[in-house]
Amino acid sequence: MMKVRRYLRGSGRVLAFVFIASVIWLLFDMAALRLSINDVNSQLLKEQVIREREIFKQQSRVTQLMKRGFKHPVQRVDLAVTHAGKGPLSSDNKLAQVYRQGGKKQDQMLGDKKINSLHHQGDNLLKTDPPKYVVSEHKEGAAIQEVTPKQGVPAKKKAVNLDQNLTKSETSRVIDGSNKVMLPVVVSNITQVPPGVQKDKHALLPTSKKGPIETGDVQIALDKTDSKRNKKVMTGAKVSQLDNNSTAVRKPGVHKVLSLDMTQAPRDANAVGQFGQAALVASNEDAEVRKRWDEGHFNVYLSDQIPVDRAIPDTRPEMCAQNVVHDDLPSTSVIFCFVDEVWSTLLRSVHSVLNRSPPHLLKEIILVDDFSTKDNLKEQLDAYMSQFPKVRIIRLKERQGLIRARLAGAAVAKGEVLTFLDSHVECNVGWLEPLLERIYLDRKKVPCPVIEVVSDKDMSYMLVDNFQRGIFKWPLVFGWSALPDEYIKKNNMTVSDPIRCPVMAGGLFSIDKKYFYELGSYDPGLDVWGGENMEISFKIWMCGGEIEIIPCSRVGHIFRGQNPYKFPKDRQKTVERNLVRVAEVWLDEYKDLFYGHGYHHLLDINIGNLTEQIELRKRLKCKSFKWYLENVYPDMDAPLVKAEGLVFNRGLRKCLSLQKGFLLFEICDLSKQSQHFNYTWMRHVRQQDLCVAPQGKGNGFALQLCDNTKPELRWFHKSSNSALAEHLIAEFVSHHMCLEAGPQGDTLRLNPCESRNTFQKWQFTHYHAQ
Ligand code: UD2
Ligand code: MN
Repeated sequence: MMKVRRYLRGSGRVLAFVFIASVIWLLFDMAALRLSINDVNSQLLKEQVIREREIFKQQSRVTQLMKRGFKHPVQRVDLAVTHAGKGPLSSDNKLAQVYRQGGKKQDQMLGDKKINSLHHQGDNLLKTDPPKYVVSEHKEGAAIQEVTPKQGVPAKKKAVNLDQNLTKSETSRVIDGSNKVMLPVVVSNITQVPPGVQKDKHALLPTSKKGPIETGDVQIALDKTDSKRNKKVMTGAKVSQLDNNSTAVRKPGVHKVLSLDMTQAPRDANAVGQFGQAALVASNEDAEVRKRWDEGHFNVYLSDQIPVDRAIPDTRPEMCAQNVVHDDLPSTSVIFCFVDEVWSTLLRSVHSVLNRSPPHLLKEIILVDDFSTKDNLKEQLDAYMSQFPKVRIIRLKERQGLIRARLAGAAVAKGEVLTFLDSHVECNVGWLEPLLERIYLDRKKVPCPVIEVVSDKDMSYMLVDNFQRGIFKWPLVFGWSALPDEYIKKNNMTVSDPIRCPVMAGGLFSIDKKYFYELGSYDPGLDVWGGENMEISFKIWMCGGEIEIIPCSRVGHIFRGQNPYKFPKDRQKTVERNLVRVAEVWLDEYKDLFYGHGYHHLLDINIGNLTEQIELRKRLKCKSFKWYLENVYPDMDAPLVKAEGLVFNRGLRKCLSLQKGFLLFEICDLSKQSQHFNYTWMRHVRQQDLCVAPQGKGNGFALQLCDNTKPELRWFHKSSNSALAEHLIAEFVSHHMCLEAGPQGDTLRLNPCESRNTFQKWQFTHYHAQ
């Protein structure tokens, strides 16, 4: 018995010893882990004291409210309202007034928006006469949201967001002035400013500070691109969760993304627009708001009262703050080009970069002044920026336009990566590293942040819907479009996965500097503004690169209804010319679709010399536009002809045939090539090189060699739902003349159009576009 007791006592001691030893070992292990984490971080952050903040984020698990078309809803992040000025103001309708007035009348503004929303690059391009356009559908409304008050922030009020409920027209039509024939023009749903909706979602404001970066669920960004990638179209690279979190942190060479934000504890928590809140202007200041609106085409008066280093809510999807990135990311030069930018927004742009970028990754900020005329952008700006050693200012001696201004900035940049930003943005927490990480993984990736919306009226910071990508519609109109649900499911995408993007918006992206030059940078022949985003997008994809939107990187941008600066030449002509350069160099046979969507008049304008650009494309062995459409943007509808097949005459019940240079009628027979014609985007009725042409004199017709620049070869057909839809109407003749078959089938001539005359009605076998 004693033996047993002694034995138990003895082994109890051993057990206690083993237990204590393992506790000590565990403690050491945890301490070591903690140290190694701190090591990584302190190493990286020695340039400054980190103030890490943890913001309760509202997640962007957004249901897609607007499933149709290219809607890109914005949501107000936080609807608290602060006052600018001292006038009596608190009610919602005062805010409504701000929205309404904002320097112009509401109707006028909505009108502007309508126009603007139709075209990003080419907005206003269709505004001329002819062609004219009419927006066929337009809704507007107001949405109201309640916000729960939070500690430490001004009391919340209801905010009315009048502008965010604009939905855009589904289709618009052009009426050709001369012939009054309706031509469809694709302008559908394309938006520059993502049209928005109010959601019952609020991003909460920061309530507490947190210490150094914590371990927790750590994710590592893995590029899941594999051998299948080339077959898989538009697949977002995936971010996967590691099984063992601590291993991920310990893994040498990576660290959790730095959520640096010097504005975490703002100087004045109650300042106007602080935390990205909507700000109000007192009613007695409306006149001032209006007066100053045109300085920037947004609420300049209000912007000037908001701190240049205001805090904004961290709108990243939750998992973003847990991602890890490599320690040795490349450094970047941030390039802001500006012409007559508003002082406060320019400063806010610069401060947002300085305050929210890891200093060791920010090589410099280059401000390229594109020959501004405002006084305060000269010595005053020099003096202000002299306090920031990283900021350099370059002054162009004459107005170059944003494309050549960016090139001037790039030419002097010292960073390994170029990051271009518009000069009225606010970079959000953690915006930079996720961009640089993508380039680190593959230097041919061109990452873009999610572009969020800083309201042009109340300057509030609004987040946009998830899973949006940049696309274009004919005639090269930029727009946003949501990834289809099936695609998201099929690829198991989460809200933080990179989104492969057929076209970038243009203003905000990072690119490896060497790669930028390998690609031939921008076409320097592009003038002032517009089209360069199409050019660089096609170039990147077709010459071996990729464009991605990175949901963990977010930057707010003020979308303006109009350009606030002057164009040296006509704005519309400038953009049109740029687009034609892009179409001629990159679109191959698909350029017909560009011209065919309302731009026939651009076929013979002077666009300057393209030899270098064409040579460059050859030298880089870039792929075809067909490849781009099939592999990058397969959901784009791009039929090379509008209609094809047999050309059946309803009255005669026979088909047109071309034999030995003569046109005649035959019994329809699909197997006969002589009966196959195309109705092209150039509006030609065409078989190989020969076009059926109305003859200048008399009422005959002729076969002529096709020539895109000759309007006299064009026919309107199916261009409207009018009674003449099935007719072939000679385009160049001033009064309506239609192609008519003789009742015996032996003649073909032009006669005045008669809606009921079946001998004037023609039907192609297949119609690909209306
Ligand atoms: C969008 C892009 C913009 C550009 C443009 C098409 C975004 C957020 N913005 O229009 O970057 O791609 O489409 O070309 O994607 N600027 C000059 N010189 C000029 C004209 C403009 O320096 O002659 C500056 C201007 O001050 C601004 C930037 O270029 O910082 C872009 O101009 P914008 O803001 O008027 O263009 P935006 O946002 O309407
Ligand atoms: Mn802009």
